[in-house]
Amino acid sequence: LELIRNLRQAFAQQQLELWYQPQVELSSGRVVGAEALLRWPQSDGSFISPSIFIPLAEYSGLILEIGHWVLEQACMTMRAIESEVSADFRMAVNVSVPQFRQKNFANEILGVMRNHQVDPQRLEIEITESIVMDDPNLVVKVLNQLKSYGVRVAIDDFGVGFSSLSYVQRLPLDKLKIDREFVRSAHTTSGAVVIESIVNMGHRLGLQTLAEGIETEQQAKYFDELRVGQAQGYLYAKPMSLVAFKDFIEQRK
Ligand code: G
Ligand code: G
Ligand code: MN
Ligand code: NA
Repeated sequence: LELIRNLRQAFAQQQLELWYQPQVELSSGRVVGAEALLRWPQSDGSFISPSIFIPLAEYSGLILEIGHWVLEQACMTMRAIESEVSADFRMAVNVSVPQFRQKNFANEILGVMRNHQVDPQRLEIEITESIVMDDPNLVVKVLNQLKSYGVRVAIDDFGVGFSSLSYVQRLPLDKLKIDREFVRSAHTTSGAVVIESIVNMGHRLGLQTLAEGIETEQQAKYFDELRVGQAQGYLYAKPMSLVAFKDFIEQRK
């Protein structure tokens, strides 16, 4: 509870930061997007991980304000780099269950994008299984609404949950993000079987695929040969601050 109080204060004092991790096209190495990732810097230079404070933000309701702020920051960044990136470049933003439960979530997203004059085609939202499980009918409705505006939908951490297979065909998805736990097991026989099944399913459902947590050239080669379209991971770049990200984009131009 003390941590929640600290989080609320940090947010109010604008201490939260939005960092960016590039996403590349595996076949060419071209930068085709970035995932926006929250960071909570501490006075000693360390960071509290979002996997700790996001659940607190969700529990306390603060995630609604934080989520709105994230969208705004992501839009401002998109505007700032627009002239430096390719036409198909997208900014990926993670969203939480409580955000989806808001009656007007799709309109909120659209409103933010309109205010910042960012084309909805520039946005991708990353949803997780917890969002789908919460209220599948509502989720389908909201996703269809967002998609009609051109926003793309990626399913994050795919394959980790127990019910992934039951919803993947029901949801209007565009992209499947293969969780880095699977990527890590790619060198084992059973790991490869699971990965290749996921990739095959993605292809046959007409979804884009992205491998998360790519750290080695070998992994990149493996996924490229499987015709996985995109990758994200330390091999290309770690998540970085806005300033560093702008430099990165500038140099890659
Ligand atoms: O960056 P890192 O790997 O530490 O992120 C840990 C988790 O926190 C990831 O699962 C990521 O999806 C989540 N996360 C990061 N930023 C955000 C955000 O802005 N909103 C939500 N809902 N989750 C986020
Ligand atoms: O759950 P989600 O996929 O949104 O989380 C993304 C998180 O994964 C980021 O917080 C980022 O720090 C982390 N990450 C990104 N690339 C790599 C990688 O190559 N290796 C490892 N170990 N973690 C990564
Ligand atoms: Mn994510
Ligand atoms: Na993930």
